[in-house]
Amino acid sequence: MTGITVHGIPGSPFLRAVEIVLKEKDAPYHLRAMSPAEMRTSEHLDLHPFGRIPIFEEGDFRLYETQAIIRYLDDVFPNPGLTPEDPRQRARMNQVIGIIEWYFFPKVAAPIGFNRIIGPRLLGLPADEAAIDQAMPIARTCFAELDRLLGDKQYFTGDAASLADIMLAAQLDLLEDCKEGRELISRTAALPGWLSRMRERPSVIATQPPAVLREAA
Ligand SMILES: N[C@@H](CCC(=O)N[C@@H](CS)C(=O)NCC(=O)O)C(=O)O
Repeated sequence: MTGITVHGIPGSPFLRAVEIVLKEKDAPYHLRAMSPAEMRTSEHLDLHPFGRIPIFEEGDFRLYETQAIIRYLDDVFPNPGLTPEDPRQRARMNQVIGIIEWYFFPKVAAPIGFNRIIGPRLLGLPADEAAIDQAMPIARTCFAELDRLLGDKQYFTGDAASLADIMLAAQLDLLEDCKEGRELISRTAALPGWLSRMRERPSVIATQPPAVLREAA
């Protein structure tokens, strides 16, 4: 299969999850890097009426929603498989993805990541400290629960990484680059070791966020 284009702003964790899956599968693709100024232009809204990224195109097949994109990629590029066969492991993967979608991203990663990383480093905006403070209680719940679900396993569903590990690694790799993210991760028992393992994967190494988003930059 050829002719895959992925649209998005480099550094976006959802875009990165798609890119990590493509790299895991060794599938060629073209990244159409968007700038923040392109968000919600009429061209963008034609591709994604909700004004978000990433957007996936393969010929005349267009898809948005990261889960839908990475599940499609896992279907059409079966090796390596990133969805467990076992129904309970697959349910665990889906549960973690659900936590990311419903609690972690909108209530934790978006407010903290935007106010500590994207806003100040990419857009020159001051941090909204109240929004960060408000996110901390649910952030603690998310991290405690993700840590509990990981337990003493190597990955969320056992010995092999799944789509859930990839989606979460894309989020945590960036979030750990601010003090709240570091504190939240470091207070868990299993997530620091898991994140180190995920960071060793060639697919994760090959999809680093731009230097401007990194604290040391
Ligand atoms: N449910 C969507 C969420 C996508 C999303 O929120 N992406 C963020 C970037 S990581 C975005 O587009 N933010 C831009 C904005 O909200 O203006 C998906 O899974 O693709």
